[in-house]
Amino acid sequence: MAGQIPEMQWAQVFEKNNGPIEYKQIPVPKPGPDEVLVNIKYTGVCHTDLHAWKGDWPLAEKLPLVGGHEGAGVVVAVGELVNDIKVGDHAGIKWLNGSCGACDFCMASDEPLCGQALLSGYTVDGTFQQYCIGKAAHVARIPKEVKLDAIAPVLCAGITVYKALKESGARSGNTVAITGAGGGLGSLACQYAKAMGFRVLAIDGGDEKKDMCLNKLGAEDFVDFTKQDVVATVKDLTGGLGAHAVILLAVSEKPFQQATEYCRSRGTVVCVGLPAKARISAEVFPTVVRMITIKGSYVGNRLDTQEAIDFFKRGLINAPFKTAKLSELTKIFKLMEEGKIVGRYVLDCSA
Ligand code: 8ID
Ligand code: ZN
Ligand code: ZN
Repeated sequence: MAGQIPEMQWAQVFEKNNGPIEYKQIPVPKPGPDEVLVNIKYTGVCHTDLHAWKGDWPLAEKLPLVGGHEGAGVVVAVGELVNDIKVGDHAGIKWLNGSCGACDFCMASDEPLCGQALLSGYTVDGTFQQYCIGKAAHVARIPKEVKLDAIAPVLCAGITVYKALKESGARSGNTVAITGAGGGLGSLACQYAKAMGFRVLAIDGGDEKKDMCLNKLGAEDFVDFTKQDVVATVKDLTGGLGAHAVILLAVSEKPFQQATEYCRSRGTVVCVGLPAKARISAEVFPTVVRMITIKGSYVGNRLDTQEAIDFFKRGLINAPFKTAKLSELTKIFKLMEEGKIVGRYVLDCSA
């Protein structure tokens, strides 16, 4: 099998933030003793990849960089210490590429909080290439019956929203407002929320996103933030009380200033979207006397990963996605910047 691995491969590389993204041939990396090499068949494009290219977060990244962290493919080589995943297995490269395994957080399976975590497409090269390295302990195990194009978005968007929905503490029958419901994370959040037994109230803008949320993703209501008063409408739709949980996925600041106003008393606002330089704010008095919880949620651990994949394998998650070629990344970034992507784009990495 090793003989079939080429020396060179196609990749999308940028040298500096906001600089040109070059589609070019680079060497295929070699896995270290505790790593695997995955031949990426499909990779999702997450808004995080756009943040990485812009460099708009207060977190240092590797440069030059191959972005991408929703890569689904086939294991083609394993390091000498790897014995629980083998050549030919299907695997996913996700945002959390590796972690130290020894800090307090790693010991408690809270590895996203590890201070030495390796981040795919950010601090190590990611999935916008045909062959990508992942630490064997962290690559997602993908069952063979699952389609690699459709599972790709689950590897970041799916895991992240599934974790956020768990963090919200909502119970079956509760109303969950999903702000940014028409985007990549949002479309999967609607599906996971429905599968988890919640009533989905989707918030985003435009008729195409409205149609997808109501007719394809199982949302019961849609509030258009470009046309409607979000706070008043959510309250109207929830008997005046607000949503039991609000999952904030939008890449803009306003929802982070507004969400407590349409969250029910004793409800939880879960912050997931990461708009650059944005602040969360809420009036103290109502937050206190209505006992609102405001919290952050960041990707998921290895068990969250396998649970999110299991929902998918059972046929419960069917979010629409569009496919383009790896060579078309720049075009997809432009559409994403303009807010024009309905759901997720998945790139076909065959040259
Ligand atoms: O672990 C994490 N916390 C995590 C994991 C993965 C991604 C966080 N993220 C972050 C990304 O970095 C990004 O900041 O989540 C955010 C959303 O990522 P995405 O879903 O990949 O982005 P998108 O596909 O562009 O969707 C964003 C949606 O937000 C809507 C847009 O219309 C779009 O559909 N939106 C915006 I911008 N402003 C809105 C508003 N005021 C809004 N929806 C409702 N109200
Ligand atoms: Zn992501
Ligand atoms: Zn650690």
